[in-house]
Amino acid sequence: MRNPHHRAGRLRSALLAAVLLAGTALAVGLGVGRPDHAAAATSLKSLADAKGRDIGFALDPGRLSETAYRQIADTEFNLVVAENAMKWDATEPSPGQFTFGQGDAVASYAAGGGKKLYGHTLVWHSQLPNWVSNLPGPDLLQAMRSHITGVAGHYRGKVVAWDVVNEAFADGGSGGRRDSVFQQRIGDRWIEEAFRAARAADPAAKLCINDYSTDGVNAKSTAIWNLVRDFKARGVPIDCVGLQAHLIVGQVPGDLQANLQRFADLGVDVRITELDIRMPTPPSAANLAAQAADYKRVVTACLAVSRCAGVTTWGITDRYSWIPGVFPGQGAALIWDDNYQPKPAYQAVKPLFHELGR
Ligand code: G2I
Repeated sequence: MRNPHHRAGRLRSALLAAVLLAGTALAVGLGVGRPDHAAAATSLKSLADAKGRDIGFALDPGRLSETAYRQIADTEFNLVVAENAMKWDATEPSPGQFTFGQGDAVASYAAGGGKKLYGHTLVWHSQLPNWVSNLPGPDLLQAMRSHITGVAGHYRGKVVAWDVVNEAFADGGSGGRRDSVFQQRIGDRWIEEAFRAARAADPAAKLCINDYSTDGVNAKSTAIWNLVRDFKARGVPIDCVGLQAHLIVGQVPGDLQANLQRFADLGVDVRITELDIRMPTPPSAANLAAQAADYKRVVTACLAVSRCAGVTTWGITDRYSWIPGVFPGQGAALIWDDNYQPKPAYQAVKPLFHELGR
């Protein structure tokens, strides 16, 4: 015999479907003729603008020809960072030969859309051309200075802030420096040399140190905190600290806000620079819900700290991300899915810019 509750349930479902359908039809109807206006009025960008915070994304300029990518980029973000286009291998592939084609495409996209441009990155051990890696110490210091002068000088006045030095600290609990060519051949002073050169090249740009696995209070983030304190005490130019926040679902450090605040208390700005929150693929509904809660935690932590300039996600869509190549079987880390549909994380983040803030 059939359970009468099933029939009542079916009726309720049918009614719900009818209501949802009507609502969708209304929404589509309202959107016709002014979709950009309707989207822009409630975009992350408009909400973040109103709060004086940055909502950024890492741009691959090669994707701008894709309509959905372009539309989200245009509408949802007020800050742009080059995912790869301003790195050393892209900007100075041979000694003294600067190539700014891709970087300029990012800069002109930002300028054209009235978005801030964030510079990434002047000195990093990765994506470093071989000619640099092969230089002896004194030549390496000279090459580093001249690279900074060339690149930061080229974008002088266009970039709001630079990741001057990226990922200079070691993984694990040592609290020491990464054993990079810069560290090996120039010694500890390479970081301050880089910051001094960057200040000279673009005095108006904020100068940041950026790293990963530094989102909570731990040996690595404390090493950076000590460096910032030392720089401030000695008058070495430094203005900001970037926490990359390449996170794993369910593992947002509980002390993220306290960590942001302890850097802010040193007198520097902070920002979340490369946010993504990965999970096994294909994503489960439970993980997507957990990811939404995690994104909410990260954005809430930033908004609770008045010196947190904003949050940048490391891309737009799960369709394009560095993660599956580096962590096979992982991904789905961004807030639009493979088909450019906003995920639960997008819906979770959006109201925060409305409700919270300074
Ligand atoms: O690894 C994730 C990020 C960690 N923090 C610093 C960021 O700069 C870094 O970004 C990634 C880019 O998202 C990738 O797109 O940096 C990778 C390189 O370490 C980038 O990957 C490279 C590939 O390794 C190259 O094979 C490729 O030619 O992207 C290049 C350009 O598409």
